[in-house]
Amino acid sequence: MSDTRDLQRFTIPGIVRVEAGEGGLPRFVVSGRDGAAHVYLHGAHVTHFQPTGGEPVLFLSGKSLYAEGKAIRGGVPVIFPWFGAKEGDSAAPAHGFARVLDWEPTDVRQESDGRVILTLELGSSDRTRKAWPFDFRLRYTIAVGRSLELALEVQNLSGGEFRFEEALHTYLAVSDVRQVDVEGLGGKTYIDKMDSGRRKVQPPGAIRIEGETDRVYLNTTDGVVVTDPGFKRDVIVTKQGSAATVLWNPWIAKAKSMSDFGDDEWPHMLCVETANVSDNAVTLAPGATHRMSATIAVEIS
Ligand code: TA6
Repeated sequence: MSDTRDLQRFTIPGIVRVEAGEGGLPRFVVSGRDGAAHVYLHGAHVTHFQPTGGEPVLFLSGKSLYAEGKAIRGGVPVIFPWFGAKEGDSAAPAHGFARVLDWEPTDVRQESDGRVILTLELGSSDRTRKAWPFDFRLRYTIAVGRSLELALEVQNLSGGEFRFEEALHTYLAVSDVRQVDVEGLGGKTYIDKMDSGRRKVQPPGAIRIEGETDRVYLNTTDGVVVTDPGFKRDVIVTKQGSAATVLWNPWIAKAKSMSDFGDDEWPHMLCVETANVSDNAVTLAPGATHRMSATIAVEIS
């Protein structure tokens, strides 16, 4: 793991600094003209994003772990190369290995429009090949401005094609998940993980969260708007290169069962995940690169 001394070359005085974050894990602290963010090398994990003059947009559990091999609970976990449980390998960690490995920063810059853009990369290794026998390189760019722009590129460095799943598993901060409206998924087919994976069609109109919710919406390239009357804002998640959207809230019992999640935190978060999973997993030819991106923006209502 890099320590903060090695990372000083990526700092920009007054804009980007490096510090030992939670658990002593190195993180970038971005204080841009239009937005602020925290980005850990661990999992290339964005744990905080706040537009200048606005409120934090991402949820981060107060009980999260910050440790080798453990995923940070909240922010935007980067999920690759499988989503959920690994097919045929119940011992494998859920959601792949990208979110629990240290990524390497390769560029930090400030654009003329004031956005601060960080690039982090992760290559295949003996450790990843043991879990997933392919060679790849991931390049993740994080642009911090009025909105948060995330782009994950997967390059196939293997001799043959491979199939992968991916997600930007975004935890949005909400005032009360029981009061928000979720628009943009009406008419879409989803896998209901709360009903034995049955496939259903989402009725038109806004979705209200009324219990543990774990749905994989398929074949949807549309954005999602979360209208939050309590915070007097809409959070808009738009995307490119993604054909699935996952909606998740653990509700009461599941929240209690997660040691890295506070029992009383579930009303204050809603995952709106930009993904390519299940039927929408990606098959990538040797040498090819796939790009998935998400933009998280806030409009005061
Ligand atoms: O994206 C929803 C989901 O797959 C849920 O099933 C739940 O497990 C959530 O991810 C969190 O997974 P994690 O491995 O981070 O606890």
